[in-house]
Formats: sequence, C-alpha cells, structure tokens
Amino acid sequence: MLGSGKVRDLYAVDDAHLLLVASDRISAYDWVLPTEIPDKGRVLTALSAWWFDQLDDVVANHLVSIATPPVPAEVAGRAMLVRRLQMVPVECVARGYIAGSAVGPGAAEGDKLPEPIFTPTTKAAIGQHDQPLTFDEVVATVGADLAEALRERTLAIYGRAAAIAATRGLILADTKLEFGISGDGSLVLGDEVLTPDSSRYWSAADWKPGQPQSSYDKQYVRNWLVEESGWDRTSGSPPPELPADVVAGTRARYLAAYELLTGSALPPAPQMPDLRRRSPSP
Ligand code: Q0Z
Repeated sequence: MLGSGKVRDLYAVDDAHLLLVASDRISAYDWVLPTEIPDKGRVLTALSAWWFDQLDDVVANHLVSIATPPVPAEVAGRAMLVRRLQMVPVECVARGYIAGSAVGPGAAEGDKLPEPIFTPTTKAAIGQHDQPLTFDEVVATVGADLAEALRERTLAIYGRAAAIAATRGLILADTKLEFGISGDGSLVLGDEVLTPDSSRYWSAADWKPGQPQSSYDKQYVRNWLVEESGWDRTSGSPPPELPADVVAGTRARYLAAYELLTGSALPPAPQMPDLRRRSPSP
C-alpha cells in the first residue's frame, strides 16, 4: 500500500498508475467510526466518475477506469484506476456559501456569498487539520502561474458543478479539490471529486440563510452520535458502534445523493467472473 487516509487507501499499480480505493468506512468528529456503511465506497467512486465525466470539457482528470474484476471482489466497484500525477500540495476549496468557517461581520452560517471564492488550505497529515492559506502563501508554495491556474480552474469547476447540482434541487455550498501535474506539465483534476465527503450539499428547498444547514449525509450520523448515543465527544473515548437503523439511514442518504445528482440508481456491484471450466459444448 502507498498510503491511506481515514476512509481511503492508495495502492501502486505500475510506474504510471495507482489504484484509489474508497472504503465503506465513515468518519465523524475526527474519528473513524467502528461501523461501516455498506455501499458507501461504491457510491463515492461512482459519483466521482460521474462528475469527472460531467466536467471533462472544463478540466482533464486522472480517471482511467473503475476497476472491475480481476481486481479482488472486495474492492470491485469502489476502486479507481488513475494516472499517477505529481500532486500539488494545496487543497483547493471553492465556496459559494458560508459553512463551517469563521464568519465575518454582517454574515452568518448558511448565507450565500456575493460570488464564489477560492479558500485554499494546507494538506494536513492524518489527525491534523488543514490550515487556511492566503493566496500569497499559495504563490510562495507553488509559484504565481500555478497558483493563478489553481484558483481559476477551482472556481470554474465549482461554477459548473453548482449549476448542475442546482438543476437537481441541490445547493453545492463548497467543495475541496486536489490537482496534480501530468507528464506533459498540464494541470489535471485528481482524487475523489464532488462527493458528500469532499463537498457540502444542501437541499435547496430546505435552505434558510442565516443558520446552520443540514448537510446531506453525515448530519444524520452526527446527530445520532451527539444527541442519542450517549457518547461524549470531548471525552477522548472512541465513538460507539452505530445501530442498524442509523447504518440504514446513513446508507440511504448516500444513495439518495447519488440518485438525485445522476438521475440513476447505483449500479449493482460487479460480479466476479466464474472461471470454473464449463462442461464441453456439443
Ligand atoms: C492522492 C490520498 C488515498 C491517502 C496521493 N493520481 C494521483 N497521482 C499521485 N498521487 C495521488 C493521486 Cl490521486 C495521491 N492522494 C491522496 C488518497 C489515501 C491519500 F486514497 N495521495
């Protein structure tokens, strides 16, 4: 294995390719919960692939294919075969609404910004939090030309994605993107994109400016953890197992996000080919 995040794992395939595997693990309040959400990895993988396709006239991307058998059945449908890039060490965030960040005077959580803004951050190690970067700090890190290109591409992607989400009744409040540089020096969109784990989607019908909004998927699990489970998140002790109904409710929300955006049901998991020898045909 080349690396792992809280809920994803990265494997080397060859000099030019990697396998990015989305697990069914879920994180909340900086913990990986002890209970998996069935199909979450396939939802995030299929949704990323759908967005790469939607955006392919805006930006090139690293996706080669969704790996199907002969990769092991356990990862089929949740592994992306990707081009190996030189990753840019900046998390590129675009936001069109105020959420989960410091709020200035005259603005409140949930408000729409006058125009979308680029709010880059550091790429923190596991267990650390990403720290905000000024645009000048991005320039100092990657140079002025690349910094300008990151800002311009990030806002172009956000603009297109938010417009698509709006046609499905969803507000894309913000999104976090990662870019890399390909062999020919061009800027390529990498990682997972526009999933509920990297983006805040809100129901447009339920949006009320000036207050915190319910994020599409994890709010449900967060609410259970804090309001019903008896767990004290300031205690330092790990969160409890999720009960079956909370697993089912969380899974349903991930699937609903996929279905709302793409207009289709999540395809069934790829099946392993049956390699047993057939009886000779007549
Ligand atoms: C992505 C990450 C994960 C841990 C490296 N196309 C690419 N080329 C080179 N490197 C990467 C990619 Cl996507 C790359 N990460 C993020 C993913 C586990 C870290 F699954 N790190």
